[in-house]
Amino acid sequence: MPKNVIVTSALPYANGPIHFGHVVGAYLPADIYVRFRRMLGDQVHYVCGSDEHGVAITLKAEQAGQGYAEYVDHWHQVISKSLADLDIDFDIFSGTSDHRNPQHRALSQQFFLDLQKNGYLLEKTEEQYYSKAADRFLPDRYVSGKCYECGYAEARGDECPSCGKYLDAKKLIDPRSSLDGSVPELRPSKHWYLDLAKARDEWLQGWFTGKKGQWKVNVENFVLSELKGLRERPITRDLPWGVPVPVDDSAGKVLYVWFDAPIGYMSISKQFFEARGEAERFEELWSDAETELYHFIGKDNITFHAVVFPSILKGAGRNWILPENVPANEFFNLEGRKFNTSKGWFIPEDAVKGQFPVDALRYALCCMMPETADSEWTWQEFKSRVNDDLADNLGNFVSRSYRFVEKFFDGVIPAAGELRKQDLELLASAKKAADEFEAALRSFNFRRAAASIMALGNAANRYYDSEQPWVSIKSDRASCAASIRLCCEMVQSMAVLAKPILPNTARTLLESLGLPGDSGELEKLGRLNLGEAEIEGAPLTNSLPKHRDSKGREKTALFPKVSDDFINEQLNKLKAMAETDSASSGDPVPKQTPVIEFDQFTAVEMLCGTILAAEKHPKADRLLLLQIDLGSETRQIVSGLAEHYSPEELPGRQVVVAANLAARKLRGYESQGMVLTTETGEGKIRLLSPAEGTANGCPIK
Ligand code: B3M
Ligand code: ZN
Repeated sequence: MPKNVIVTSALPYANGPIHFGHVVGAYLPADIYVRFRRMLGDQVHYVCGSDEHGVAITLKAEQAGQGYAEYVDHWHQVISKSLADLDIDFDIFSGTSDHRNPQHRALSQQFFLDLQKNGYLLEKTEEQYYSKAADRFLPDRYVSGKCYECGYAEARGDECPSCGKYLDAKKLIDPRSSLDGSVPELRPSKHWYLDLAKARDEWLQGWFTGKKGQWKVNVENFVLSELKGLRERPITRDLPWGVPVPVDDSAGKVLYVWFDAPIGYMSISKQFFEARGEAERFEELWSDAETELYHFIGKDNITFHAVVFPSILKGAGRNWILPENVPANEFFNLEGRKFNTSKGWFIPEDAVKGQFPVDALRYALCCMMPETADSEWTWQEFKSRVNDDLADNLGNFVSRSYRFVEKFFDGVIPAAGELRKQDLELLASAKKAADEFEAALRSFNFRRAAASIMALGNAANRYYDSEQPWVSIKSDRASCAASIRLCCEMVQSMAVLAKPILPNTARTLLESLGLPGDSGELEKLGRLNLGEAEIEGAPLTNSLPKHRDSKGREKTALFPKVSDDFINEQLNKLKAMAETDSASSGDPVPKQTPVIEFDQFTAVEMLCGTILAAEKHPKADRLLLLQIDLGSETRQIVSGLAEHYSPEELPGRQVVVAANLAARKLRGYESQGMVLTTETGEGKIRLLSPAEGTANGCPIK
């Protein structure tokens, strides 16, 4: 039975460009999922838009000397273009500002009033920072100071970019106004709070525990720990831009951005249906218990989607549906550091665009997706995925099969032959890949889905190699034709599997086989019956794209290869950016590591040792070669300490060693383990030491 499905991607803040971190967190996985569910025949409604309120926007607009509406319009355009360039296929991409989305204000206010009527709002007057100089309250990041959790100097009133914790502005050490650096004062102000503890006790805890095992482990663990400490959260702010609080005596107060933003999913959907003259569809869809709702987000937004927004939906009491799943991704970094567009630590759009097909980028990003743990973009990985998977596996199989059809069968796909053992085996591989692909995408394992396409590519290439059509064409033309025919069937299978991740490639391949570019139902995959196959006798319209290689020569291939020169150029550009910004670009990567099992922890053998000798690595400025006494043996460990310790100060120091790590070579020298260190807030590396007098070789537990 086809299902009604609503898919949302986190609404990007209209205050800057989006980068690959956003793309892999919330947009690409959602888009792949939407295309997949559409392949299954489901009715999918995919909504998104700009998040246009809140302090992150007002502050930047003021700093830029622009009006709020003008400021968000600019970024809305930039962001929607970037997403369109990645072929993210929304039904609608709108926003939450009044001028862009006439439904948003009224719907958000309706939610506020519904919640108030149903007893989920508390009113409190509390002290807030206020700037006398600017004559205004300083909500959230209008105040900055030192983090009271981790000591990071540039923490903001709402959140610490270093430790990732939500902060109480009043507890910041040395608070300053972000507007002019002046010291703010505290003044009372009235605000409304969402009573989350009430929601938890009444139904939220039960609802969530009822989902046990269905959501991603990282999300489940995060929410369970959030639920324990849940308290009321303020949902209003003293700000001149946003949805006005819809009650008397609330001049100058607006709804908090995190209250109105998720309602944006609904108001944008409402706008979509109104524009199509199907206004009634909005409520039908959003309150039908059979509709499946999925929120694709990054992990920093879990609380708001799995706890706060459900509480808003349910508390409003109009039978709004709750999310079926919130498949949040972990963080995505860039070559070891957090993406930071304002500090230049990002990949400019034109680095890939125009040089490589958008599908190559989508595929590479999909393979690097931070599904279960933080991951990072590296140019080396981009090269491997494009060259090894897309060019050498998929592309090569298509090219060699097509070339053969053109050369020996006049460009017409030959008729099917009797199925032989090896043919049946290949068909079984296609079936297996299709099953794997479907199971992976149903459970939001996008990397596994990508791998299933390549598994089929591998099987198909192996088949081609062992069939040796270049030999059989001379000795047994009928058998050769049967093999080549099956190869073309496999191109069709791969094209269908490619549809969600590589939509343009899928279209090219299907059309080249004489099929409609949007054809391809998952059902048929791997169950292809050669007798009734659709491509029999079809002329190949070999329309594989043309690319220029690094030397400017034109080549016909499904994908161009990534050269070492290209990768080095990109790495040099990044390095140059990091050097111009001596703070080394990018905020520290927040440590919100995934939960591991006890066994995983005890699997690491940590031993105390003493450094016997230290010297500079002859080939790497940042590395030191250490000889460490571990009691029963002496180990050589290569460690990145050279910028933090001189070799002379190390002999005699007691250290902690991760001792059972596989040995590896670092610039030619074997490292047999790792010395444990901590990184201070200022980016210095310090060695960890065991308690004084601990004997070498003692285990740490
Ligand atoms: N704009 C935060 C972010 O971009 C926020 C998401 C809103 S989703 C309703 O990370
Ligand atoms: Zn902190």
